[in-house]
Amino acid sequence: MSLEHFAIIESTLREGEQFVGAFFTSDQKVQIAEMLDAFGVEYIELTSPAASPQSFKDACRIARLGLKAKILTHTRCHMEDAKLAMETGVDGIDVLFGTSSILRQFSHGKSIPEIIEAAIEVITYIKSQGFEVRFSSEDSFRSDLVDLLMVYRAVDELGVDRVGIADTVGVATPRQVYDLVSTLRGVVHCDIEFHGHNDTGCAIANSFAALEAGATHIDTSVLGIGERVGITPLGGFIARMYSINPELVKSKYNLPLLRDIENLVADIVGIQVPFNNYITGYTAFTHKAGIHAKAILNNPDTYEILRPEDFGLTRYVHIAHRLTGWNAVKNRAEQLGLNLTDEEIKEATAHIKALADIKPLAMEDVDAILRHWRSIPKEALEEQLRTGLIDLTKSGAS
Ligand code: HCA
Ligand code: CU
Repeated sequence: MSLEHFAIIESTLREGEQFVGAFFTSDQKVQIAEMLDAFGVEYIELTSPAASPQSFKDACRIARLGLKAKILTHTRCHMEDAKLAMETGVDGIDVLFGTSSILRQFSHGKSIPEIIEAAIEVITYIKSQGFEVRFSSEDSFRSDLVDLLMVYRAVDELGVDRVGIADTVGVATPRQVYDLVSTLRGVVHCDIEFHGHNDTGCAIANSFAALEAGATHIDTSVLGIGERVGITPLGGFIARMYSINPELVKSKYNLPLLRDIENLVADIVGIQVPFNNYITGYTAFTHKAGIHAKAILNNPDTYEILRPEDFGLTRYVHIAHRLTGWNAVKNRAEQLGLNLTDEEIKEATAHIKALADIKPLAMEDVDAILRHWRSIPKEALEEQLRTGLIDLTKSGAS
């Protein structure tokens, strides 16, 4: 069962470089690689050194950093590309070939026997030089199953370390991923990697289904950046795995670094971390409705499956609104060091709700109401309610 034995192949520096806004300088690549290594990902995948002269130099530089993570580079299934990849000094090479009929017809024009022939040549050579090697079929889910299994069986017999399944266009569903990986598990002995695009929002679920079916390696990128809408995001995948086994995930990865890595990459590629991002989005640990707030304050497990403190984050209970409840308001009064009776809190809560019915409230409004609850003349409150004006300065609550 791979839910306990999985490895992350972090592809921000390969798939992520295919994101429209990505331009990584050499130093930025090193910075990202070092942070991912400190986070604890098992592999870091780099753009093919055949892509450009700088890509070659950067791969050499990162391979020499002496990181704990294994460094991979990603190439077409061509001898010249593979040779160049080996010159960089990386630990392993991920080779890729398109097996779907659409790619065979409109991309490389090769038949299945020709693909197998090319794979045998390249893989045998890479293995003979002592490198780790993976063979993956681009667009696996639109490939003929018989073709696909024939190719994978052939490369497995050559002693490839891993075969990869790629949902290149984000078309697969979790059930399809589960079925394909299970079938493949019965055919090959080597490890199985899954690479999933997120065009229909299934990338994390598909990655998880792949692990459930016996896959061992999952490709991610920071914030999911990649071609189009990208692939399985590192943070979302971590959230998924943490929810199954928090202790395992805490022991494998330095979780508080996630936010820093995401901020760094977001900055470099010129995007914002989405408000509802897994774990680090600014609403990820925010609670609003009175019923939720009360339960969360009693026991956070009621409405949280992830513990913010494990990620170096804190929760926030939002109370300045009409859905608030007196337990949450009481908690806020205690935070402010105010000594109000339950009766007073309940009255103040009713007042907050009534004001929030009239206009949006800020936290400062709530704090002012609580701080000055005893000193606000009842008539002034009623007047505010009637007119919808919250002018607490008049009652000395500036
Ligand atoms: C691409 C290639 C790839 C490769 C995935 C893999 C894909 O189309 O740019 O090597 O497993 O999505 O098929 O990223
Ligand atoms: Cu991809």
